[in-house]
Amino acid sequence: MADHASPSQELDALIVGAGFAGMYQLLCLRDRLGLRVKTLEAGSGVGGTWYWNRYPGARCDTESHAYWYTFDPSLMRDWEWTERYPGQPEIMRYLNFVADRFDLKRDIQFDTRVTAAHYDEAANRWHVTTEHGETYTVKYLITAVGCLSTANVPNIPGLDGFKGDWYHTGQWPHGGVDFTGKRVGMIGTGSTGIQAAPVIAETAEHLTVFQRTANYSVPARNKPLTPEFKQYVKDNAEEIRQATHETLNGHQFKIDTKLATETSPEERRKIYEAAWERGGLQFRAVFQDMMASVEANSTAAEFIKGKIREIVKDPKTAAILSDIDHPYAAKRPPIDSDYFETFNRDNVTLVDVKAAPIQEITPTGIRTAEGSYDLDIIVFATGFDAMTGPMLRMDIRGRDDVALKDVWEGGPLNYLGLQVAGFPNLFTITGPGSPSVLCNMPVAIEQHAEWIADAIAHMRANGLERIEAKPEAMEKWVAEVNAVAGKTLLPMAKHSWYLGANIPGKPQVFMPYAGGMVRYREICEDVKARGYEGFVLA
Ligand code: N01
Repeated sequence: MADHASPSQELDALIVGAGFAGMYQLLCLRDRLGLRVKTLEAGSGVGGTWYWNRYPGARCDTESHAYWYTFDPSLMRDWEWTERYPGQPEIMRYLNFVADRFDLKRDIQFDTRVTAAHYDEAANRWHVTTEHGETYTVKYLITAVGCLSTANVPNIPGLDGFKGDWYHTGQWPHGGVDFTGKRVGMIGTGSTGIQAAPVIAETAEHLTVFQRTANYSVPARNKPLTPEFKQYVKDNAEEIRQATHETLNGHQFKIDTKLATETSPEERRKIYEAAWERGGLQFRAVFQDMMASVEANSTAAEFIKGKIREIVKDPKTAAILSDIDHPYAAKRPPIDSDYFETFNRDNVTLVDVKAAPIQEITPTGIRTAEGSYDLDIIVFATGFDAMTGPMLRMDIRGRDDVALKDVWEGGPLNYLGLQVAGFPNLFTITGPGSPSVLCNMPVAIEQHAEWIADAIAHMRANGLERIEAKPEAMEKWVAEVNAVAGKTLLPMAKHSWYLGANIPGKPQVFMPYAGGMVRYREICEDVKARGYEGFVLA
């Protein structure tokens, strides 16, 4: 047990993290339930993932009119997005606008990283410790720590001796990085690398992209929003909100009922061409069977590979970029602004580090099995210890001092993604076992924050002190999470962070719930209607 030295604050609830999730949870618990509640946030401002991910080109992949809070109609009327996909600075302005409007910052303590949370059974309280040694004693603990907030810097020999500068995209310097006149190496071609490369290439003397696994990408077709569209959003905010509650992934677009396998090649081509021109994540929504049938998926995959070969002029580079080993969208599908076009620039080189792996970082650059590359700056667009990482970097201990890291040794176990047996009154927002990263995040976040607030309200109304997932409910739920993933093509991407496969030694388990947001919401509502079935309330 940590030494819980005074001064210690006692509260009804403590929230960890002040991104989209932590901010809304604070509002729910403080303003609707009247709890004594505080949020602790490691960053110096609100924003969570968006606070840290300010790399060049950082932009949301969800269209702006579906990427916001929808709990208050007047909030939707009073905010106006400027682009089809909001950039990181605009999202930060939005989140600060919300925080100020609801006066949230007075109950958020910034620059405060939570290091430990230990449950005291006799008192039925959580003792929470911060890196500065402050302690909090609280009845309810809610983690709103995000899914992609633990940066993964791969353990490549030699990094310590690198004479240039290096950065991880998820811990980007707030003052920005000047690439002018610099030879830049970027490792990683996930959504982040695909967004960053075109922007870095604009100012760097030279950009070398180190690609291990080739990736699909579809044009975002980002653009400023017209006054007419902005008015449309204002006039139809409630309908748009409703649509995001009725679609599988919480987006505003529906998945078409047509089957790729029952559509002629000519018709399919036309549909894919139109989707390519429209741009965005809805490319994957043009056929119902795209994520369920290898045959259907391969029609989309081949179309995109063909586009890559059309766009990229150098045939060798095009071949490396289009040599993709997994079904389309089995990994989180990126969307881009001129990613493949970037490889036609004279100052951009692609290096295939699957064929010739990176061997070491030298004082002057990167050495692969085939050659050395002199660099002034290395950018790690190498992703995150996703979903479980943000939880496990805190020392969380439940009943009998059992550590969460031990319970999750073989992969995350929980019930509905909301609670772990043995960890009473601890709730997790959009962690593993919930749709989270497979859904438009604000939609998943609002559902979780409201469900948690309802559960706490129910307990207060009924004089209950403790809510805890039953072990058997947890086991059943984990089996369900695995079963629904198994009905999709998602587990076929073997290097995916959805599976934890990007972190050496991490158990490989499909972590998010792939049954869709609509189904998940129904299950959670049903559980609530049955008096919180699967939970022990005491
Ligand atoms: O991370 P990733 P990301 N040597 O894990 C490579 C969200 N997001 O930051 O595939 C060489 O997807 C790795 O290669 P491989 C979104 O959910 C959202 O790009 O493991 N390469 C891969 O290419 C996304 O999915 C938005 O072989 C190494 C890359 O690094 C998630 O964040 C924007 C390596 C990592 O890709 C994560 O995306 C951006 C090594 N040792 C991101 N280690 C918006 O919507 C790793 N790689 C705004």
